[in-house]
Amino acid sequence: MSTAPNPPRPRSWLRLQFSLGTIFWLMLVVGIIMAWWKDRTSLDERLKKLEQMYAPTQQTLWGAADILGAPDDPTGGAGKSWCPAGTSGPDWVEVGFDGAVPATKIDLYETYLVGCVTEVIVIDGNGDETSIWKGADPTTATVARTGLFAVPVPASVKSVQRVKIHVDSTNRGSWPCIDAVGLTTAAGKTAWGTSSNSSSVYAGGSLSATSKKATWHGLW
Ligand SMILES: [Ca+2]
Repeated sequence: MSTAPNPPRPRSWLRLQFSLGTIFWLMLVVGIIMAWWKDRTSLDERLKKLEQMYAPTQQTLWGAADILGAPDDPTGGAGKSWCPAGTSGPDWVEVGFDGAVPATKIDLYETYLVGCVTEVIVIDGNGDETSIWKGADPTTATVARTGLFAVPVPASVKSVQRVKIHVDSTNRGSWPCIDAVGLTTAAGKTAWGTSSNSSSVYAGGSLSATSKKATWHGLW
């Protein structure tokens, strides 16, 4: 009896099993790489955004924006005050507020060359102007190069929307700067400037500034 030779055992199922296993592992590895890459890309994007948020940008010193907000120039030499361009002559700066404030006192935080204010004019909620003080500025430097000039608002002025301050450094040879302007009510509440406009600015900066944020619809 002759025995037929065993037919060669088909190995295709082995190859299939191997291929399926390989594909499974490949897919798993590719999936892990894709998930890692996606995570990495989104992390990169978030890091870039963070960098942009906190990147140190060059800030203008002694500019129109430096008179806005609460005082932040405690020595008078940090550049956080509005400064006119010249050191000998008249100049003015006008500071606006978010709303018309029933102020009873205006605080002028003078810096650098203190004692140069010549006139203070207030503009009320209706746009009417009143000169509330004019003369020789009695302010002297109390701390470093800073001095506070508190100007009372007469009772006839019911609200203050803007304050225009005239300064004069003629023959003084330095810069009459202002750190901040505050409006204080009888109840003791103080509002700080949110916009400014001026006759000149140190180092050729912008003559005006605002701290109000643009609304989204203002961008279209
Ligand atoms: Ca300031």
